[in-house]
Amino acid sequence: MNDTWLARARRVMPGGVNSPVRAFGAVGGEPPFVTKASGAFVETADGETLIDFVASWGALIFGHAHRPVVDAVTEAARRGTSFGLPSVAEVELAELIVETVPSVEVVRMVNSGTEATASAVRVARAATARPKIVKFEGCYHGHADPFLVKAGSGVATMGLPDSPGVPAATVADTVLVPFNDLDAASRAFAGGDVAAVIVEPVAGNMGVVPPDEGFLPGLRELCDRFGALLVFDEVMTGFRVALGGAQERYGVLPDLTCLGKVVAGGTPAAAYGGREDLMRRVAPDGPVYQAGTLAGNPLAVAAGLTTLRALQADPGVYDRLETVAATIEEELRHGLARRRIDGVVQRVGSMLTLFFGPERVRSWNDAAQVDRERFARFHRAALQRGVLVPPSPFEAWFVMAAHEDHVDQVVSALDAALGEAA
Ligand code: KE4
Repeated sequence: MNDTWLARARRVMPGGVNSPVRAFGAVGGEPPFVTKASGAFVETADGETLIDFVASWGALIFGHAHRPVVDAVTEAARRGTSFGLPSVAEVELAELIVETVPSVEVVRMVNSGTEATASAVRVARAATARPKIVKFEGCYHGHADPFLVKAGSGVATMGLPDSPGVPAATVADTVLVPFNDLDAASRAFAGGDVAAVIVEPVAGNMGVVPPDEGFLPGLRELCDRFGALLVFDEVMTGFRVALGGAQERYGVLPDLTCLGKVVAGGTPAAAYGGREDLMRRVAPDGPVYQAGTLAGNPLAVAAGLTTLRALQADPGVYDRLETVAATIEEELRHGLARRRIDGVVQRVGSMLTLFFGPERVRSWNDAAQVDRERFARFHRAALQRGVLVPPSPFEAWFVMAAHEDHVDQVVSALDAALGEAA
């Protein structure tokens, strides 16, 4: 039976994937099936070697199969893969998160970004005894019911602004506001009852959309004025745009923070934390229930500890990541200009997005104008030249330290792909 991996996968998994965006629905063609990865490269079942900018959707900041992380996880596995009991290493990771993320005083490990954001919202609703949450169009906070209302990322790409299966009651308390629109945000408070504002401080799930000057401080001020909590979803920006995340980079302290991706060094784990008075409400200190069999498991903790300690020990890595990302940004900008292709590159630190069409993207309404067809052509052309960028115009590309040795190859492949997409 000359089955392709995709045919086999489709028979037993929805879309043949374990997460929708991986199916390449937004760019067409068959997705690669990875067999192994190392540094900047992924190798596919078809025998291709690709320079990868998906980087496990931002979870990898050094590179694939980063040796210190692999060694730490291997060593941890030898001592047991899961205890379901308190462990020494979990304490060390919690202490390191508290030490590095400015607003986090107490933290709880969970297994995914979705768990982190859903738990943080539950704490906020408990602490304020209010039901409403404000979220921003184009921001994605995982697939928990309250958030699946015009979410960005996969849902937007899939054209499913409201997912079936989400009861109206569940989203009745979710208020949607355009990103970077403080007036609309303040109007969202008008009806009162707002427990929290949850925001990606740098939006990454409609493509990279930086906060306007004053946007984050404005949200802080609104929350303080109306007695609501400010929740930063730093699942993507945490340990990515600075060691202390966007809250360090922009100097705005939220009440609760959600972390993921880099915090677990490419293994399944995430976290939420923040002000001590809020986090002490979480069971068993307090009545807000949240639990997880594999929360704080030793493999993810080993990967997270190794990654965060390496970042803390080498703060220069952020400058090096930024230099590579800035080079790619500049070369793409020149390529667009030289070919008179309308579009813009937006970047914060080592996360960036190429938008075909708009000259600036400040909100989902802007991002929704992108030329999806041209992006699909660009994506395929880059792939044919050995460079894999995220298979959606609404995703961030992530630079890893391992990209540093391949910048010239990347830039020439991307420029040629621009030519083909022109
Ligand atoms: P997970 O539940 O997928 O671990 O995290 C959800 C999440 C929460 N918050 C932010 C800011 C996120 O970016 C994410 C997940 N990001 C997407 C990429 N845009 C994950 C990729 C995917 O869905 O396959």
